[in-house]
Amino acid sequence: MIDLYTWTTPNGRKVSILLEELGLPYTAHPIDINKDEQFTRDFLQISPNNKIPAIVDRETGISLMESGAILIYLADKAGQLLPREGEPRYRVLEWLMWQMGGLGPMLGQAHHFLHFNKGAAPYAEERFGKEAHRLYGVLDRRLAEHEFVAGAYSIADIAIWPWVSRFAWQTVDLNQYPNVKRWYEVIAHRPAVQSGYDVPKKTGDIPMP
Ligand SMILES: N[C@@H](CCC(=O)N[C@@H](CS)C(=O)NCC(=O)O)C(=O)O
Repeated sequence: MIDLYTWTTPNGRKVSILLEELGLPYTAHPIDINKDEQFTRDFLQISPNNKIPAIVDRETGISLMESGAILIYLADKAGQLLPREGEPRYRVLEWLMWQMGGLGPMLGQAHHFLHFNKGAAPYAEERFGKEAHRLYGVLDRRLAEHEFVAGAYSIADIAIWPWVSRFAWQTVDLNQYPNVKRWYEVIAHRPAVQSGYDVPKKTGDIPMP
């Protein structure tokens, strides 16, 4: 049994989608980041950086923060969606790191300046808007030659997809990126993605282009 501490955000949804894909039993504990619940003393014990998501695996006693580390841990535990060795494993990790170090942080800033605080900082809007489009271009070129980012469907796709689901906040038109659009729609129709998207609560339907 896994305890998942999460909220209705891209980083949180990565983990609930993976747990649904793997069919691992879990309990979702909502941490409402709009009410600063991530700063409570109890949550700090599990997530020293005060951010969701975090997990506790009651079977092993291991607790983990950082969604990338959590995805690797759970995929290895189940022996699915992350090849065990060789180039296929490193290809998945390569694109997972691309999401963790590039796509997530840049799109997070795009949400901040283009969606929540439009007009407050024109330079930041231009910088993160441009960077969002550059990254969508990278993803589109990759998906022109591969069905999924690292070949077969993997934790790399699961890490990237919830960020792309906020394309409207990023002022990105998915019709400009036809390979991303094709990939996005295929993943959006997976039953595990639809269930995981609604954890810890339903906020609305999955946005479709
Ligand atoms: N690198 C971290 C980022 C986690 C993160 O930024 N979580 C956000 C929600 S998506 C959060 O908890 N924000 C609350 C805050 O910044 O106080 C990960 O991938 O797990």
